[in-house]
Amino acid sequence: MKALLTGIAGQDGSYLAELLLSEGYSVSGIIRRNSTPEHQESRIHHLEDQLDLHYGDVTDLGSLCQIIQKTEPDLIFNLAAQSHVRISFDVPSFTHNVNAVGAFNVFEAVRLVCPSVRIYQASSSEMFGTSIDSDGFQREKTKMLPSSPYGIAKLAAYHMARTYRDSYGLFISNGILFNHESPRRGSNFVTTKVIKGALRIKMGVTNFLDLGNLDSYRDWGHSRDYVRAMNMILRHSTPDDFVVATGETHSIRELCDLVFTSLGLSWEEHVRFDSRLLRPKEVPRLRGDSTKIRESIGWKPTYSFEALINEMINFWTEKIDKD
Ligand code: NAP
Ligand code: G4F
Repeated sequence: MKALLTGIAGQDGSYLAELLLSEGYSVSGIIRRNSTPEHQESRIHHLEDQLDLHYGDVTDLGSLCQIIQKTEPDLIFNLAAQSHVRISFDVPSFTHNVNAVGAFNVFEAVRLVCPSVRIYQASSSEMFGTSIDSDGFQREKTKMLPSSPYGIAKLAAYHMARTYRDSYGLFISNGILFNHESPRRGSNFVTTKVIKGALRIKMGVTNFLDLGNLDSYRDWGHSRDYVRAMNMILRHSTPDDFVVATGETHSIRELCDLVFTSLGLSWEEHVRFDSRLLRPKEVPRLRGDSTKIRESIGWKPTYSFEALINEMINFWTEKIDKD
């Protein structure tokens, strides 16, 4: 089996590439041109001689058609995105172009070049925005009311995936993934920011960590568990849409408490509120009901919230010691 990953150098792309290689897949990936390639490829450096990498861009339909023709994949995982919600308010058109039009291009390239390929589309719980069912959960049937340019672009791609599935019979599945983190999570997402900030305070480099909204809640899982779900979704007999989540939710305050307490610190003494870090509009509460994927495919998460955060703290402690 051959798999092609857009966004292979990102958090999920790197774990998914490891998983697919371990299962005997040939793995190809699309990377963008970058002026410092050693930084860009840091998450997949250890896999370099096992991967078949191609320069391309999801906003460039021609490059996608060429790469698909060359690599002849059985599966395509479309993970490429401008994935930062707050930054999507700074660059809304760019975000739409990559996250929505980029996905349309992937679907269209498959329709034109190799319509039997199975496609995974990286949809997001951010598509729910402010909408919550009366029991406090979001699930596949929950109304989608996105609150950011990122969420709107992801929702456009989600609907286009469903439309290509229904109109042309393509095998396209949406994974509606809730937040997932790991030691490879970018430093400007809140989990890594809090962990690295607390470690700098512990080392005496600084005394404060500035954060925005402390009152939002997120359903945080581990990227390793979630890329396993992506693979299972594409191996399922029929294309469909699935929520992938832990079902637990924690506030940013609880995250700070767990991280600072683990390091023997009190978060209230060190965390400062900075209104400049607030978003124009916030998604206040995310908590996913993943009953559908658990019952129909047999996926479930293996990491608890505490185990995830501990693994990230240990990773950054060792890295800072080494550096
Ligand atoms: P990530 O670490 O930001 O990785 C995104 C990857 O996409 C990066 O390798 C990036 O390359 C690449 N990319 C960006 N623009 C591109 C373009 N125009 N053409 C080709 N590649 C491009 O994100 P992630 O956490 O792995 O997430 C993977 C996917 O799942 C994303 O689509 C994200 O929106 C979605 N998602 C993530 C979560 C989560 O909590 N992590 C939850 C739901 C959905 P550069 O490194 O060159 O920028
Ligand atoms: O870590 P975050 O930036 O993740 P966010 O916005 O929930 O988005 C992530 O999850 C989505 C799935 O729901 C993905 F689709 C998306 O690609 C991305 O992976 O922020 C989490 C929460 C927010 O409520 C934010 O307002 O943390 C709050 N927060 C408070 N202070 C902060 C900060 N977030 C960041 N990034 N930086 C802060 O200083």
